[in-house]
Amino acid sequence: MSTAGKVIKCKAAVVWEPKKPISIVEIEVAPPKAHEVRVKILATGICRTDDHILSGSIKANFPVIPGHEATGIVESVGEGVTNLKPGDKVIPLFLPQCGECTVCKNPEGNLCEKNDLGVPRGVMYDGTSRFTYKGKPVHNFFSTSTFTEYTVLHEDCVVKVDAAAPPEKVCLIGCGFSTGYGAAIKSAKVQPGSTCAVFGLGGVGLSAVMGCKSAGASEIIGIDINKDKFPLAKQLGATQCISPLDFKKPINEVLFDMTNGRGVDYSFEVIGRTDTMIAALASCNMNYGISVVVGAPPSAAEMTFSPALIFTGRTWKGCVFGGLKSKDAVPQLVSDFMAKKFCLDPLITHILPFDKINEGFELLRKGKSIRAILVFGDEQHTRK
Ligand code: CND
Ligand code: ZN
Ligand code: ZN
Repeated sequence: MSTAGKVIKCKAAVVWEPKKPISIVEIEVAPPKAHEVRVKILATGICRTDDHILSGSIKANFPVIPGHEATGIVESVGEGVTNLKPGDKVIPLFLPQCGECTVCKNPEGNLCEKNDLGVPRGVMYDGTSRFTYKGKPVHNFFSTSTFTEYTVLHEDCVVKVDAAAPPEKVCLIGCGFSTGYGAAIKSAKVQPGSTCAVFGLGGVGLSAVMGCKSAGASEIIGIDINKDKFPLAKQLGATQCISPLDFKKPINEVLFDMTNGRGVDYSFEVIGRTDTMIAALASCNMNYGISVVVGAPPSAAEMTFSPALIFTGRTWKGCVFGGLKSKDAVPQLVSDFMAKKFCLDPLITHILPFDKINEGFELLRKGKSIRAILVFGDEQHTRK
């Protein structure tokens, strides 16, 4: 029996307030309005940004359904949707690409003006949410909300991908992989033969390592306080891995020593801390070095740094979603994955049924997982 046009009752992970565990409850998901699509989620990864919402370090409107890295199938479409139909395999886009705004029209821009990042409203474009719990509205998150069996997305925030793509793998292209890989190849534009330093070797940082490698960097130094991350970083392309805890001097000085006093050509902060953002900046060459902030800063953070660090010529920039235009990049990256141009398996350390979402967050917090992927229903039988 078709569910199109009807309210769907399903399981979702709701956060009622910061610092409280997620609870799985039955919510109501309204049908898509004009230019929206309702999507059945098949697999969704747990990214540190979701944990920032749970911890309260990034602002959100509560109650909220987090999750922004997923693969799904279109269940029904609203009026005026012409490029998607029920049954299409899709990836939600936490960074929209409307194609109309000044940023979308700028060849170098990717932060579509329709985004709901920064100070999120947690609602659809029309100012309302499609989610309710016992009749009361529940907010959405980053235009996506994927920790639910069904979600509703504006057509700017979803894109069709290869129907044969394995959902529990390509969901990573919805955030972690593209963010790190894009930071290296698109935002920093890493050049062959260069030296790179990646601060933070989680799912996003390791993807930056992969990007540096594919761009032909000759030296890639991985930095993390958790040495358990080193073997995988080396497998994915890091030539050396170091822990700041093993040195008395600041890590930027250690990196200068390791690069004949020149500093690295490119550095990436993939943790989300202000001290490591400054350390990463100070680690790159004082003149032509490029340092990219990828880690999401806490909403309330401010920082103080010596202007001499940039006066000499360093470039300091940040990027959301690796600087990639989401709707253009995601289907292409899925095709590249299907053509075996890169591998996602090493990033997936756990596949868990959706009900074990709190366990998935614990694994991330304890530094035991790279990516834990939550799967619904039949997808539970899909294993690496
Ligand atoms: P994850 O927590 O898996 O990785 C962070 C890594 O940093 C871990 O391996 C930690 O051990 C390590 N670490 C923590 N503190 C330090 C320290 N002081 N020095 C060195 N290493 C340290 O997180 P993730 O890979 O999922 O995400 C990384 C960041 O990227 C996080 O802030 C997340 O919110 C952000 C992000 C940004 C974007 C974007 O579009 N810019 C998209 N998704 C995630
Ligand atoms: Zn993310
Ligand atoms: Zn736009």
